[in-house]
Amino acid sequence: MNILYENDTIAALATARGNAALAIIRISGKNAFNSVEKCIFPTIKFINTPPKRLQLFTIINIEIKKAIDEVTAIKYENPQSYTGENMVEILCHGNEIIIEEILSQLIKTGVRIAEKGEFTKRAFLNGKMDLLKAESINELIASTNPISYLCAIENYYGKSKNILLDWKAKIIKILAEIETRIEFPEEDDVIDRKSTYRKDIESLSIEIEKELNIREKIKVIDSGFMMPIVGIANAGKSSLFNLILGYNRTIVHHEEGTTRDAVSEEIKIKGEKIKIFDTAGLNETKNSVELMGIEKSWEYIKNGNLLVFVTPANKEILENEKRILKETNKEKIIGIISKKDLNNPIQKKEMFQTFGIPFIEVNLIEEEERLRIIDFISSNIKKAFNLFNSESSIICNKRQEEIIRRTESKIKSIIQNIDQYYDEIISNDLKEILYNFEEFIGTTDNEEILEAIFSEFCIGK
Ligand SMILES: Nc1nc2c(ncn2[C@@H]2O[C@H](COP(=O)(O)OP(=O)(O)OP(=O)(O)O)[C@@H](O)[C@H]2O)c(=O)[nH]1
Ligand SMILES: [Mg+2]
Repeated sequence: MNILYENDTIAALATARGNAALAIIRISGKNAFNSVEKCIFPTIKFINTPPKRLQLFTIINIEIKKAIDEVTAIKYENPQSYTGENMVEILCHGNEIIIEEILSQLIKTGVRIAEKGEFTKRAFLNGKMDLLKAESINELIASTNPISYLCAIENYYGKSKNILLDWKAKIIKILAEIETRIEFPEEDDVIDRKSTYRKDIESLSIEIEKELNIREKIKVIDSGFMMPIVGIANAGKSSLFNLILGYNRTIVHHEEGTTRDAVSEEIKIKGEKIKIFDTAGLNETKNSVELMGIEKSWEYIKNGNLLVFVTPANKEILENEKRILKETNKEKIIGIISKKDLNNPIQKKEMFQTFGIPFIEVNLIEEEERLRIIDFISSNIKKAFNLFNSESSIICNKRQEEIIRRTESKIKSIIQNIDQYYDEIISNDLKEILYNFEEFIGTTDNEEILEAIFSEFCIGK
C-alpha cells in the first residue's frame, strides 16, 4: 500500500450486514466532510454543525436529487477521531439496499471502499493506539466465548503491554549486570556471578511458560474441547454418545466390536464448544479392521482433553481398563459406570475412588439420565479447565504466540547452557529476547508486517 493510497478518503459499513434497526457507515480521510456535503441535505446545516454533535439529515442521490434515507450524522475533526483523521459516521436504517445506495453516492464523490482493518490501521499509523490495542480490538469483535473476550478486553486496557514492559525491564536489568561483569571481569569468580542472574532468567522463564500454558488452554476452548468416550467393547460408549446428542447417531448393539471407526460430533454443553467422539471398544480381537479402530482409540486416549471412561458394572476390571488408568493423567478422566441396572458397581466404584476420579453410575438405556450426565460432564469440564476462575492470557493471536514461543526456546537454551556460555553470548541472546519483546509490543513500521496484521481484520474496522 503506497502513501497516496493511504491519503485516500475511505468508507465502509461498520455494522453487520442484514436487516436491522440501524446501520453505521464510516467515512475517514482528508475529504470526509467535503464528500458527505455533496450527498447530504440540508448541506448548510451539515457544514455548520460542530464536530461530535449528532443531527438529523437526509442522504440524497447526487444525480436525481431524490431522498435515499433519513439519517443522523456526526462529524469528528482530526485528530479527535478513531482514525485520527476527519471522520463522519452516518447512522442510516439497517437495510442492504440503503447501505449500498449511500456507499455508491460516496464513491461518486471520490471516496473508495476501505480495505480490511484500514480504519484501525490508520488509527495505529496516526498514533491513536499501539499495535496491541489495535489487535485487541480485532479480538474483541472476533471472540466467540467468554474467555477470549476476557483476554481481549484486558489487553485492550493494556494488560499485555504492561507485562511485556515488565519483562523487558527485567531483561534490561540482567543485561546491565552482565555488561558490567564483561567490563570488569576480574571482580569475582565466574560461577558466582552467573548464579546471581541465573535466578532472574529462570524466574522469567517460568512466567513465560505460564503464559503459554494459559494460551494453550484458551486455544482448546476456542477450537473446541476434544472429549472422546473410551472404554472396553460393549461398555455402552455408543449408547452414551447417542444419549448426549439426543438422537441415534451411531449403532448400538449387544455384540462386541460394534463401533470400529471413531465418529465425532460437535455440541455445546452449557456454552462450551465440545467435540465428542465415539470410539472403538478396546477389545481383544484378531479382526484387522477392528484392530485399526482400536489403535485409533488409543490415539484419542492420548490426545483427548477430557476422557469419558465408560465401564460396565456387570464386568470385572479388564487389562485394557487398567492400561487407560496407567497411561493417562488421572485429572483428565471422568468415569461413567454403565449398566448399574444389571449389577452392583462396587468394584468399579473402588477403582475410580482409588485414583480420585470423579464418576457417576448410570443406566444408559434410560433417557431420563441425560440431564444428570450432561450436568456431570459440564461441571467436570469446567473443573478441568479452571473455567470458574478463568485466567486471561496476554497472548491473543498467532503473531503474538509465535514471538513468545521463539522467546521461550531462546530463554530455555540460555538456561541449559549458562555454565558453558561466555557472558558475551548470553548478552547477545538476551538482546535478541529484548528485540522479541519490542516486536510483540509492536514498535514496528514494517509495511509487510502491518499488512499481515491488519488484513486479519474485518472491513469497516
Ligand atoms: N441394561 C443396560 N444395557 C446397556 C446399558 N448401556 C448400554 N447397554 C447395552 O449394551 C450393549 C452395548 O452397548 P453399546 O452402546 O453399543 O456399547 P459400545 O461400548 O459402544 O460397544 P462397542 O462399540 O462394541 O465397543 C447394547 O445392547 C446396549 O443396549 C445400560 O446402562 N444398561
Ligand atoms: Mg460402540
